[in-house]
Amino acid sequence: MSPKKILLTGSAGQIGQVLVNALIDRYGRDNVIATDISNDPGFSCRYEKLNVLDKEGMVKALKDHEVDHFYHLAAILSAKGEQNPSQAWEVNMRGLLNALESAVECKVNRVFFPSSIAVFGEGVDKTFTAQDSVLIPTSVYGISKAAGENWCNYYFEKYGLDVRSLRYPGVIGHQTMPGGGTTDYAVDIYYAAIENGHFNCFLKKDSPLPMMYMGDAIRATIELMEADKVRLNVRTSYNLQGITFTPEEIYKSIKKLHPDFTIDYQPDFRQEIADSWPSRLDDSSARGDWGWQPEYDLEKMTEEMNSAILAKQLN
Ligand code: AKB
Repeated sequence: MSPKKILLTGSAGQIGQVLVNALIDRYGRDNVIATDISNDPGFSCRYEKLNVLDKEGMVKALKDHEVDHFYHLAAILSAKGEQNPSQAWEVNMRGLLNALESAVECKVNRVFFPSSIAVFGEGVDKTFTAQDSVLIPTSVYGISKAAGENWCNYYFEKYGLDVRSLRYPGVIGHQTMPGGGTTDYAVDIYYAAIENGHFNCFLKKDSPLPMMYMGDAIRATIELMEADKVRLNVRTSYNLQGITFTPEEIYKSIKKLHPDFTIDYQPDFRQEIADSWPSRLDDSSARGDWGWQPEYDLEKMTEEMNSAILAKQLN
């Protein structure tokens, strides 16, 4: 089923910018409306400024454009959230409640909510975290995402709102820079290899985290949003597994292409956040329900990241 009109919040963010362009390619630019609190990054579709804390503005945008699919991406990530917990809670939680309430009021057909591996903390098997593990997050970002997942499930049960969600791992892409996350190092390291030949890593060398190449993350998002409703058994958020690696492993994979590349490890407050997260997730529900399959491993991702960044620098 092809949506009539698609609206996104947080469009100027790391995933937002790439997702907007993927949706334009798929459904046409006249059918996509990108919104964000910041300025238009230069999308070819319609762009509107929207603060997710402005519910009236959100309802107006959904009504004006008769929105069918609503991607609510705006959020403050894990590392930035620790610097101002109440602001992170307000943006992530009030923003989501505004999105859910507005979606019901405007009879939106489908809603997408990005959750995260940050929902997990103590009490889980970190090496193969089950879909229905206990959620005891340690960051305010994780707390907001765990509560958010439950709100999504509540809106599905109580109002029949067709909300779909993924627990994103760290997402790695060359198109946009991430901001405020604990997994951001895995994007920065590719630029450092090309631009400086050296990287200071804010995590320990042997700290494994689940990650995913942007191409896989965007495909997963669109596949979930296009999946037949009757196949979806998870209405909190689906575990999603891509690639698991440590800083030392990604460094070695880049060093194959840049033999003089060096690295130092200077763990900071983000190490504690990373230590609380799983290293690998059991995503069998996503595979079974809607056919999820990742395509990228570490080497394939490194080759693409490296050539895309080099090509950007030549332009
Ligand atoms: C972060 O590091 O905060 C995010 C995430 C894993 O949700 N990339």
